[in-house]
Amino acid sequence: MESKVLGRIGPGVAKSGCAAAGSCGGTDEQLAHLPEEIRKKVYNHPCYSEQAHHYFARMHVAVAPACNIQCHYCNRKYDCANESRPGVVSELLTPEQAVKKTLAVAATIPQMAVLGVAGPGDPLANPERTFATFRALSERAPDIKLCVSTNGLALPDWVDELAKYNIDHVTITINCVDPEVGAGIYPWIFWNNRRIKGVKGVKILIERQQKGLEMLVERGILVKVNSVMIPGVNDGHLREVSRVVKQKGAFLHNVMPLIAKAEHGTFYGVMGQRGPTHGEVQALQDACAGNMNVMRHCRQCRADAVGLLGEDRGAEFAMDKVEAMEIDYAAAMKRRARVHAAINEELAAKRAGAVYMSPAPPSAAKQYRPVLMAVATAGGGLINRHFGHAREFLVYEASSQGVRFVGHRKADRYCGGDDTCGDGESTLAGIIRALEGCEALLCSRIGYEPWELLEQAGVQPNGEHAMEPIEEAVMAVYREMIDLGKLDADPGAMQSKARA
Ligand code: CLF
Ligand code: SF4
Repeated sequence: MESKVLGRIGPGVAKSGCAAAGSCGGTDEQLAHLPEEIRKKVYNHPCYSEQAHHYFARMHVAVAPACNIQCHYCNRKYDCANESRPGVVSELLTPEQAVKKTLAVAATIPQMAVLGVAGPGDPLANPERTFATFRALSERAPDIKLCVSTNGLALPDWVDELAKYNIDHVTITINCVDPEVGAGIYPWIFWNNRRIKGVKGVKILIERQQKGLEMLVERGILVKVNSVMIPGVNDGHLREVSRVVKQKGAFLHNVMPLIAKAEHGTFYGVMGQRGPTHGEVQALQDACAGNMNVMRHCRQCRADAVGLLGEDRGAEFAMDKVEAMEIDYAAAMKRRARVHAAINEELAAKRAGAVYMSPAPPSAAKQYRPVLMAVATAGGGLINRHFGHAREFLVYEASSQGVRFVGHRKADRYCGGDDTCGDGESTLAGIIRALEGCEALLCSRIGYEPWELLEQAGVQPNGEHAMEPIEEAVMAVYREMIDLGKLDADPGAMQSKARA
């Protein structure tokens, strides 16, 4: 299994992932133009490289409970195993426990390349705990990349310490560069032992974020900027954020949709602030992409997430289970090196055969309208997930220009187990809503019932490309649609007719 690495990683292996802290996430094409020294830093980081996220995993350790600001979208909450969003964790760890857990995961899931501290509060508002974890891991597991995500308020004080542990990747959540906009997002900050409210506090936060960004760039540390898109609050402002952070040297911009529900207990949730639609997020990402590399594959992970992005294997590594594991990390490092080398070999072969790049467009002579397709995958860049087992679908756009990844859609699993498989049209109705705008669904297998209902809803299921590389399969289906004359009709009209 170590040569053709990659389907699911390991045997069946848990705020934020950067909320405190989401095309690039560097696409393969974009990465190809980077200097060798930068490519080395991002090739196996699942957040900084879109390509890597199909192959390499990350994990977070929840060692940082406190925060020094308040965001209207945050409520740090514990013991919610079913919720996947920033700020949520099942158990808070001491640095010693975090180190044990990291070694256990890295030994069990050799594709785990990055350890991030991302919450549930702000890592740099908990510097002792955060740096004790980094210090121990830089000594005991030098093959793991270290990553941190912060709101930026304390950042300038800790840049040199971050550089000391060879931390090459820092995420700063920057939702505004204008304090008037920020006053609608941050009610207060805690600064120099005082709570400072409103515009005055936001002004300090913005100054510190920008200073921290500049200091990191000066030291050659890659900076990703995460921004939460809040309709009516900062959505019209984020292009300016993108322009400013790019000018200062940020590597990547991750525009993430606001998650706000009343049951989360956040200010926005309770006040009924809506999150953006898929279309609004994609339009803003496309607009920001004119300024800089944009990440589109962020999964807004929990602060204790484990596994490939979009996958949550945290339950397999609860502390009671970790304490019972015997880990020989020296042996694990050898195995990890072999697995990483095999992945790199496979990726290099794909690049050499140019199959990983966008497949040739169907026709240079005629331009056809773009089509969105949903894909069920378990990793490895392949169509290798059964429809009924998918908890998310990747969305690709095929057009006369080629194939590009545009995002993902979360959904409930259609097949919940032996006796709940096909449990109902309500699950399927939810999946169909999640797939809005998609005209095809590629998966390794799909049952007759969901097939029929998806087809009736205007989403054509397709199981003919099982185990094929995603981009090639998407382009093949696009060509079939052209050959069948399906792209001559208006898709909106077809889907509304199908849904009626
Ligand atoms: Fe974690 Fe963040 Fe590092 Fe990634 S997450 S600390 S950069 S290792 Fe990644 Fe998760 Fe999105 Fe963050 S998918 S929330 S961008
Ligand atoms: Fe929550 Fe603090 Fe992160 Fe804002 S910065 S999302 S308040 S933990």
